[in-house]
Amino acid sequence: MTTTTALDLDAFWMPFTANRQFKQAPRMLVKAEGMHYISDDGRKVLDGTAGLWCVNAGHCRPTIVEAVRRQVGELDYAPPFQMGHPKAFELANQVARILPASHKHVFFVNSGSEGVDTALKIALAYHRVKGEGARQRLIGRERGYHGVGFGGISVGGMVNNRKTFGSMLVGVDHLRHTHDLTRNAFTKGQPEHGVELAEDLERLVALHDASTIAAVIVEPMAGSTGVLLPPKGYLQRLREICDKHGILLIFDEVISGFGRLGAPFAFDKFGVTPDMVVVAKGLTNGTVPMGAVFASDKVHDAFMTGPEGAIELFHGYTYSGHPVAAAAGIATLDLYRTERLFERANELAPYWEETMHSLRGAANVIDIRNMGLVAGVELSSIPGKVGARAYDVFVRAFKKGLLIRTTGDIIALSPPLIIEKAHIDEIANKLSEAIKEAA
Ligand code: PXG
Ligand code: PLP
Repeated sequence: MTTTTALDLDAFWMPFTANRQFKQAPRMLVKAEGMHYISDDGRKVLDGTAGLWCVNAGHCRPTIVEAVRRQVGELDYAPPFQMGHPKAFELANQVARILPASHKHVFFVNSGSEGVDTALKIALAYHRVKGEGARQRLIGRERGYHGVGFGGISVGGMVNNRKTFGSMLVGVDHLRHTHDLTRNAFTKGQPEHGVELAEDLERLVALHDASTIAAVIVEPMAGSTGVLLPPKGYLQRLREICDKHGILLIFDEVISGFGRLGAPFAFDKFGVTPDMVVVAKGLTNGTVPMGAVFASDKVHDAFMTGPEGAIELFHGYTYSGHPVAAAAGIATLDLYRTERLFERANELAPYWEETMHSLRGAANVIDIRNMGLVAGVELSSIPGKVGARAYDVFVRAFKKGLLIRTTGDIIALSPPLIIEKAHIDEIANKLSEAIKEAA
């Protein structure tokens, strides 16, 4: 077992963490297998969050481990600019097999944040190559999370991620969010109410004029801000309004992609096809950092018009299509396919739904919502101390051997898709105890 008690914790400035609080009472994970982590004090912790929404096939799967091991010993790195290596092409082809035929162009990045930046830049460049360079506005949504790059925080809608970082991108506007507990509390699946909020886009078009708007980016299901599902008809309406005005629609599927909702992607589940899709996390099962942007023929082909020797898009990363990440991605997609994990998520969804909604009535629970293998449990906040109650539940659950994720006073659950019914029961039991004790 790795010893962590003697470790100096000062040098590592931890991301999105209360560093001083954490370092007083650290929670350390040292091993993982399947549905579980092992903590440094040797306890088995059930992973209710697939790491951070990324380990969809479960931990340390031997075929992925072996593919990574083999690749790093064979071709550790290859430059991606004006050079290629087979694994990146192979992964793009594998991904294309689960994409609509019209959307099979894959641009590789290393994270969701880079994927968002990439999609926004492609959108701007697309309109410019089409002779509509005045389309420079980007539209996001309140309570959206699109990573932490300047592009992502600009279109994003979480105030803490924005307020300290200056003016960010100019020319950005936001749709209202769709979260409405007065009308939709305890909904199973998509909320009934809120389709009219898509008309916000018409309002922004009326304000700015369509000729200035490049793209709209939304998470089809908002994950980070607490599992917010789209109201029935909402995404369809956004698509219609975008089509009407020549605006590109980008879905950020960093969380909703790769089976989370019981379909390969949220766009499959909701039957609405965007012009570009951003993915990351589940693409490599979290093993090696990697993300991607999927682009439609319409978007991609617009760039393939100039002289053949001209670079079509001045954009890319040192590690775009990294061989080790690509190998991990190929092995991951292989597992998703051979173990039918997206179908499995769909098959388990009714049991998951029923079990999660059994928490209704527990102290301070003001909403439960779910789809596929994701659920949000919203707690009322302690006045003046937003987030304190859920954090208390999080710490108590971890002590009981369950890893959950919290945002504000919302608990988000998103287990690996290999979960068994007994694990689902265990999540509900431990969570309900932790909620009871925290209350
Ligand atoms: N878009 C979405 C929809 C995401 O969920 C990103 C972009 C950024 O990806 P990277 O790989 O740059 O982190 C994400 C990431 C949480 C949490 O607590 C969620 C994410 C990241 C950190 C915390 O829910 N999602
Ligand atoms: N900064 C410097 C000085 C660089 O040379 C590079 C890449 O060559 C970057 C940043 C960008 O790094 P990456 O391609 O890993 O995003």
